[in-house]
Amino acid sequence: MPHGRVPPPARNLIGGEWLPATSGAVMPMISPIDGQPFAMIAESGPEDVDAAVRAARTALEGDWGRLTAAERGRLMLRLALRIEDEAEALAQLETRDNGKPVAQSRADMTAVARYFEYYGGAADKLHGEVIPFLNGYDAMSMREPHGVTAHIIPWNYPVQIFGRSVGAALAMGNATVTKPAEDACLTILRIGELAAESGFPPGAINIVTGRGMVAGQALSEHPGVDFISFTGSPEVGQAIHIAAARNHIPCTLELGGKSPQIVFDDADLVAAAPVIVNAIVQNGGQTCSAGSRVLIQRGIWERLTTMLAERFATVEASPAEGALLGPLISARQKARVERYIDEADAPLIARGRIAQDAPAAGFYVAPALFGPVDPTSPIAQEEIFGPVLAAIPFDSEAEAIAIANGTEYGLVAGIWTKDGDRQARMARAMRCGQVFINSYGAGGGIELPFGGVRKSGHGREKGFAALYEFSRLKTVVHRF
Ligand code: TAP
Repeated sequence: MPHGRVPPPARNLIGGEWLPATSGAVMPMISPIDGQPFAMIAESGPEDVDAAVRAARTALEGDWGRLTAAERGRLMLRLALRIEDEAEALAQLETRDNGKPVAQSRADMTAVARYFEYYGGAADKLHGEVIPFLNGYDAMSMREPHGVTAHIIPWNYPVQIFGRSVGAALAMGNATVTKPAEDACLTILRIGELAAESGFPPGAINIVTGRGMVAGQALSEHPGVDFISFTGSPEVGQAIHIAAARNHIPCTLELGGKSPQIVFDDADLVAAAPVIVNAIVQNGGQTCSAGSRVLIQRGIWERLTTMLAERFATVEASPAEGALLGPLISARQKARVERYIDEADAPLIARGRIAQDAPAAGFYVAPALFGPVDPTSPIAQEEIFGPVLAAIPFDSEAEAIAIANGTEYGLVAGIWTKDGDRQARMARAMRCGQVFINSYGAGGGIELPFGGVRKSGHGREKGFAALYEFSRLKTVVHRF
């Protein structure tokens, strides 16, 4: 049985203290592995959110705000090392909380440590400029933090998204308030403890748990918040956008996708097939950048679908440590994915299995490959957020582009071809934020700007680009 240390029971991290919800309300955490409750979290209300926002403001005006950029960076590097030291226990806790196989939780811990290392190292590297101007004047631009930043985090990659979002915000000197998802938040709370042990001043990192409709909404609407970073569904993202507009503050929205992998008939299919299967099965397909559509040029349809089917048929949804596919996050998500599978209006090419030792009350779903799928059908258009792959045939490059760009989303695309000119044309033609050529999602992409267009959201997280999002320019003109 996974062990991982559970953080202080049913407490929020506010101003350096572990406090219960003001109302005293708590809610259970259900493990996706066996469907059983195993911990309690604070069910916070607007008053708790308000306390966290005030604590962040106090930190900005106090010890946290007084640190130099290099000092902030050093604290972040220390936190990265603490996460690395505790990576195994954190991974076990993540698996119990989120359900993902331990091997994938371990990769998440490596990534979150790397985010704090990357942004810790970057904290003192982004600065303003002196701008040629009128005689007798010095004009310069300087980078400032927004102030108090709100981070609303989903359950699919809790710590990775915490690292990329809170890490970049802290590097630029913001004080942060995080509202993790109610379905997976314990590992973020534990990292909050590690941050305190690493020497972060109280109030730089605040974490408030509870329901999205209550605590999340209160945070997004709070007039003391200066910037919102949101990752989650398009519907809630739209509400966040409206809340930000009401308070006249900027936000970044990362809202998922229906990302295509496009395979031309000259592609290396042996290299492509396992990557295509991993890209939809890993993390249960509950990944914003999941490759949930595979567009296959007609000449290789039989060959590639046969290769994919062989792989799909061997995938088992299982609680095993090294499993490719674990349980989904919740009973609700399992029901949603099963509905898409049951109602799919396309032939089923292959179905994986649920392992015999998977607890019956766990949230396991066998992966499914459908094809040929009509590009306008729901399983080719809607984000399922589960291990369901829609295979779509095409004839010409122009048709592939039209199908690939023919959803409301635009996050990531994968192009598989050996033709260099076609690679360049396709990369330009994709209406999305990130394109992989002859690979997909390599290495987690911590250093690579990431974000979408249209229903996939806007703004860029990850890489150096996030530092621009989490800071603003001020122009200073000095007459002498
Ligand atoms: P959301 O409801 O969008 O949840 C994302 C985050 O927003 C969670 O922390 C949630 O808190 C919070 N939240 C919910 N309602 C809110 C509100 N009115 N104001 C402020 N914050 C609010 O996503 P979900 O219900 O967990 O998943 C639904 C679908 O969204 C999935 O099936 C998938 O298609 C998509 N999704 C996309 C992503 C990415 S990475 N783009 C991630 C997760 C889900 P609670 O968890 O406490 O409600």
